[in-house]
Amino acid sequence: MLSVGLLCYKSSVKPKDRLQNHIMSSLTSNLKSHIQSDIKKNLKNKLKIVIGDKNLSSWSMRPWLVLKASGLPFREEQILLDRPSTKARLAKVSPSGRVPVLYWCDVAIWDSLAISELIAELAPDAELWPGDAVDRAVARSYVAEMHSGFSALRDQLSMTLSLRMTIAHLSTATISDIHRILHLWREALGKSKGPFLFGKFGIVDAFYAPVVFRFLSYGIAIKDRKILRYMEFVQRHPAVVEWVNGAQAEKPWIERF
Ligand SMILES: N[C@@H](CCC(=O)N[C@@H](CS)C(=O)NCC(=O)O)C(=O)O
Repeated sequence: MLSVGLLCYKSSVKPKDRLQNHIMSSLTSNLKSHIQSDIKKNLKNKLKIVIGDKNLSSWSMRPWLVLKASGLPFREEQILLDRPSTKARLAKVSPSGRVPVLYWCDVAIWDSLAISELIAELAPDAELWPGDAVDRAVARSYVAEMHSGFSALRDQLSMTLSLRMTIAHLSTATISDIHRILHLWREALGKSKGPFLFGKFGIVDAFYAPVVFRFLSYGIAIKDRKILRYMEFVQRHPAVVEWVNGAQAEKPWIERF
């Protein structure tokens, strides 16, 4: 069910919204679902995500996967990175000069985590966070650690989705990041029993999905069968498949080198 309070993007509930909420609460469930499906249709005009290259932009991939998994209709616009026009184009649409940016009507939300949180609020039925409060706090810790950490892994194994190679040398810091991620995955899968980190595909999986492709791209040898199975599930998730297809349709990334 869509949150009717989020019909309007302003933070304070305006009188019109209060009236809408009152009307909605007094409707029969049939009529409510009719109105909600109408709201959903209109969302396509209200929700737009601006992303970078699907091959390269791991920060864009994360909230894009969350949006897809939410089932909310949205539009997307792409600004290719590392081109002569990139900085100027980014400056026009993004308050931080970076992608991703989500537009909710004409309000920009310019960070992958802030975008994911909004999507979770707009689509509570998609259960993008675990239902249990303690699990949800742990899931948020996973996401926060990815959002602010793993810089060695990000630098040395930068995401290039279509790349397949074997890396000759991994720095000690990168090895330590890899071990930490494998430990986190093992812990979560041990508790949830899979198929995803907290059971159902959610924001945590979207945030770690680029890592799956970094491991594949650079031939990082994973032996743990449960982790290999998890990586398979991530690759087979329909949202991930759609993103990868988009990446493959992009101009060959190799041209950039
Ligand atoms: N903390 C931001 C990071 C966003 C970010 O660094 N995006 C990169 C692309 S993956 C970017 O826009 N770089 C600007 C450029 O390449 O010119 C987020 O979570 O969304």
